[in-house]
Amino acid sequence: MIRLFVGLEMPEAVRDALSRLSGGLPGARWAPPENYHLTLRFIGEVDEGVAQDIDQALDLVAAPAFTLTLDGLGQFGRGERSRVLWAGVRPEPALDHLQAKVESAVVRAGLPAETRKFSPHVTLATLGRETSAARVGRLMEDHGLFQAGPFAVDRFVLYESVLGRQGSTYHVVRDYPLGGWRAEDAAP
Ligand code: 3AM
Repeated sequence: MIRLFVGLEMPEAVRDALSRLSGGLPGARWAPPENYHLTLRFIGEVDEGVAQDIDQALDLVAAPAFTLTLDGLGQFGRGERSRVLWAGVRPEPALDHLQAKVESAVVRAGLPAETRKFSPHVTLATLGRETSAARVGRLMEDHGLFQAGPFAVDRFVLYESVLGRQGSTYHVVRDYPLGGWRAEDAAP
């Protein structure tokens, strides 16, 4: 079995900008910069055969390249046990278009459809119970104008996520180009 998700990588300059936000929040587990990514579709544990079907379906995704800008900070799960601090993304129709194509590809490969709305973000930290909501609020205020990019997105990737005691590590198992000419794009 292999634990997979589909996402976008962050270029080095963006990783550097994001990593400068880390620190100063007791109880927060900050993502290491090499883990920064934008999830397009969480897949979960699948066997090798399904992984191959997913790879083949993703390989057929044809979508244009685009640029993204990270914009602002936010959090999921306010007041709950599992809270996540994230950097947001300036709305970009080409990103939504790509995410919809990835979703259809994954469903075509036999996975159940995702029911949750797509909320593009880059996870910065998971917050422990002991992390003070006031301090999180202050950090978000201090960096309310955070922006990184714009940067070019010319590929998306299939990640393997390996769960470990110190958190997950992610490996790119396949990458898929965006914006290239493909036979199926051609007019009949
Ligand atoms: O992109 P982020 O960091 O928000 O939390 C996991 C991470 O999200 C999420 O998939 C991304 C890559 O691991 N994830 C983990 N388990 C999940 C699940 N069962 C999940 N998303 C949905 N359902």
